[in-house]
Amino acid sequence: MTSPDPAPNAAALAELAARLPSLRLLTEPSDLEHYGRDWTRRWTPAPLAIAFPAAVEEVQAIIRWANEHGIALVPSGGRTGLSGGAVAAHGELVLSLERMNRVLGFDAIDRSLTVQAGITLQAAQEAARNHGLIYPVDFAARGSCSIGGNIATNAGGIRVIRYGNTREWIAGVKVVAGNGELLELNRGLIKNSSGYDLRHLTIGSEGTLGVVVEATLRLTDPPPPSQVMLLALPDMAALMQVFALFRARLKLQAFEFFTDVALRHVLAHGAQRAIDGDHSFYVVTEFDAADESAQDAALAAFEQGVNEGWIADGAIAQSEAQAAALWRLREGITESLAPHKPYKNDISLRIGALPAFLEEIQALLGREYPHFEVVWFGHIGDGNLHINVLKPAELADADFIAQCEHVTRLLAGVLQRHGGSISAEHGIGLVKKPYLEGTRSAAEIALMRGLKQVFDPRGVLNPGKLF
Ligand code: 2HG
Ligand code: ZN
Repeated sequence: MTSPDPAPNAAALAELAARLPSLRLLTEPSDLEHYGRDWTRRWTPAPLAIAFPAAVEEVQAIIRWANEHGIALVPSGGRTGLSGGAVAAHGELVLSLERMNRVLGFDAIDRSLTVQAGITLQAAQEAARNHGLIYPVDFAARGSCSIGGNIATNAGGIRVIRYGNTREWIAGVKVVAGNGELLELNRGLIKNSSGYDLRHLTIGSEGTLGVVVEATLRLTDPPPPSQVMLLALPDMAALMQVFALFRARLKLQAFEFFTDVALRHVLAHGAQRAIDGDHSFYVVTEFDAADESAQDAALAAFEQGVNEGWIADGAIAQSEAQAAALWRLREGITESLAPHKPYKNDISLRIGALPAFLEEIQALLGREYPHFEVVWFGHIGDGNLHINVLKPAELADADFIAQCEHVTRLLAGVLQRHGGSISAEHGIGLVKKPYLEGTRSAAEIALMRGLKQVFDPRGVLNPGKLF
């Protein structure tokens, strides 16, 4: 795609600047580094430049320019991704949506919010709240990630158990396809049985089919008042039992787990301990607790868990500050692990398939990673586990990654047998590319490639990602 010889690309860039005189372009080395990478740190950023379009027409013009000059583009939001989907390491032009970050409209009757793609998740959530409604997709990177990036990866997060993934909340999306054409997909309709739903094709396509420029988000009523509880559990089997118990008895808004290893890191990073003693597993759960009967139901579920031997201890937040402190134990994990250059797995299974899978995988990881620290956490109620493997300080990056990739191949095989996915919510990007065949059939991948060809005939959009 992009010529390895920088000279013609520099000339092409000058031509772009002349064609779009108001387009903001950055080429300083520090900017190239900053915008050329995401939260993965495996690749050395090396983009040609960063373009900051301010309008849809500029995005279209950049894509047409890329087609003319054969220049690869990397669509870019908050770059909080963990799969390398927004990495630009081969002279690509980074197309940052950062300046396109406005709320375009609110519709009280449709209960929808139309935003530009570069708006942060948090700003979209706040805009919804200002109208007495919520946009319920949520996760720790809310302050930096963008709605466009959320759509590109069909982001999940900590409320999926209640509200589903990003896909459920996108009533319409405007996308610029690989030939520069603007597509207005679904236009906010609830019912639209008029052929292929191209909106859903672009959601989760990781910037390979089109650049998301605008989205119409569905909003909903705020949930009733809730309570947040921290539970300490003896083992993984208890985790599944407590999940079944709590889901049957309470209206869950979230049910997240982590291990003692995760707790150690997050405490070392400044979070506050809420339960004394050593326990193997922890759960942060939030559930509707509007009245006394709902609160009594929660206590009854807790007591049953204790009596069954599934719950060793617990703490319930008595204030918003305490609820935030309990949530920090879960939400602070990724940041607390970052200094250890973790190798990340983001896998999913049907919940019913989890117990058998977990037994097999615990044995496999124990055998294959005898000397590495392995941190388990995630969205157990969605069948989504994050398994982070921490790099020992003395081991070279490349050796560490090679060892982890060997284990990921084994893991992908086990996942395939149990019908799971190698990427639950982070996308395939660059990191999980070698394992796509374990999760998607050859026929599916052939169709995906065909679609890529149709949407982006010259292959300018995020080439090398996903496939
Ligand atoms: C989370 O659930 C994110 O906190 C990040 O998906 C997971 O760091 C990870 O592996
Ligand atoms: Zn997650």
